[in-house]
Amino acid sequence: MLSRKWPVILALALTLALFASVASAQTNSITVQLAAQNNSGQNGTATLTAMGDQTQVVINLPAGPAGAGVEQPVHIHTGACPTPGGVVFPLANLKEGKSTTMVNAKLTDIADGKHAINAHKSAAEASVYTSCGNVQSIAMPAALPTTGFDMASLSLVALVGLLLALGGLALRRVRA
Ligand SMILES: [Cu+2]
Repeated sequence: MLSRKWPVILALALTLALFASVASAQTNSITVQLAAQNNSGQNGTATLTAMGDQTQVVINLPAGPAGAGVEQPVHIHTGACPTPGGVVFPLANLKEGKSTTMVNAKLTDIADGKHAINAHKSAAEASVYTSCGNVQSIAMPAALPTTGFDMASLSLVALVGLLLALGGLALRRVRA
């Protein structure tokens, strides 16, 4: 009776393992939508990719309103658009709307719902904002523990529970 159930148990275990690997891999990279400010026309994206303890930030915008030859300061700020707070991480100046920077912070520390990415018209006119986007939070749902007890562990617990239940069922049938 139990031998017939082993393929089912194996299939369940494989499904759970697959689910766990997908769940743990889903937040390696996020895309932040950047919206133009002050009629700059600079609508685009910032792509943030986790690189261990660092995060790569790639910004892709059209050239700024001061002209393609004018570099634009761009930063990760605290707060939210359209008027973010202080600068937390300066990024490489935009050149024709493009910038790539390795930031010394984990993606989870930047994508916590408390940061925004903001571009400025030029060094001389830094007070004019040209593009802004709020970095979305990638925090795990509060119901799920985030440290020391990942999805793989949860799957294992579920599998052990299933085996115990099936074992109990088989035992009862043998005794009946
Ligand atoms: Cu800024």
